[in-house]
Amino acid sequence: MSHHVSLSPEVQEALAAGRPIVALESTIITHGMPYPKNVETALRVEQTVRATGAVPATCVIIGGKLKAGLSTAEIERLGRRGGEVPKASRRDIPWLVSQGLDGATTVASTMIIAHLAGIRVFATGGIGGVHRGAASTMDISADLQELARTPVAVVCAGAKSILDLELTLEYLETFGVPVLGYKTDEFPAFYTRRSGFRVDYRIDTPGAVARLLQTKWELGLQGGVIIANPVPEAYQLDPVVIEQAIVAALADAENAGIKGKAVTPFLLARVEQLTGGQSLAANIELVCNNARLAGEIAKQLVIG
Ligand code: PSU
Ligand code: MN
Repeated sequence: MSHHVSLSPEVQEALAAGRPIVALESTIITHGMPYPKNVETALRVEQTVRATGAVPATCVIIGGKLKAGLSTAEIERLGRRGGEVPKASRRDIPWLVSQGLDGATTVASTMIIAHLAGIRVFATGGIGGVHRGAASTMDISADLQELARTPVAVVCAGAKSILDLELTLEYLETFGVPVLGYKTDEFPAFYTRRSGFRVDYRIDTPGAVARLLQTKWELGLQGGVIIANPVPEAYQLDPVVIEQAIVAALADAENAGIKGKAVTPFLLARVEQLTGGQSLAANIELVCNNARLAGEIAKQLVIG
């Protein structure tokens, strides 16, 4: 393994023993939720993975090391620092590592660390995608290119409709990324179970997901797979309320001249403010729901 990668003893042992492991990202901790809810959630998500019998591996860059597996104290420190820690996607890794700096990993960079470590399943909240207005801004998350090239399965609740979900699905089709609906025919829109857009395939069991992953990788087809797992019914938000908040957040971003990698964190924080605690509660529950499914898939992948 690359000398730039550093695994916690627990993750190292799990890898050696062939036990199931679930990777988790850290931008959701630093940029996705306010302190202290971010730390509470990160720890609860790890607990949820453990309850399935899998080992959680939260990923981050600390002092230029690509880390998989954090202690409670490390998660607490990361959560307290929040947005001070730079958000790190694929293009940021060489800089941060060569300078010995810290970075919070996005979906793209978490997939990179997971792959370097030999972890094949990753749970998060929502993935990045093609932004609304991308036809002129060309703002397309590096998460999508990562899914096209790096063999890690990403369990998510779809994507927030701060993005253009239709174009996001088109892009994924072009780059050959299968989009599976877990017990759904529709691509979920993060806060809501439905988006109006269909997934490629519906799958109803973790075993069937694991067989598809195994098959894709046995065939040497590069890249990842999206397993879209809708937010639990009880925590779903009103689509009209969410759409209003998103439209307002997009206008605020435009007026404030927000650009580049600051766009997504700005929109996430603004939507959160505009919808109050309700959206935070949904966010927390859907991440835990994804962690549970990812644990089940990881177990099947080991057995299968
Ligand atoms: N979408 C969410 N929550 C998040 C993110 C996206 O609903 O926390 C974070 C993830 O880390 C994702 C990143 O990988 O934002 C995408 O950022 P960008 O659009 O700049 O690629
Ligand atoms: Mn972007």
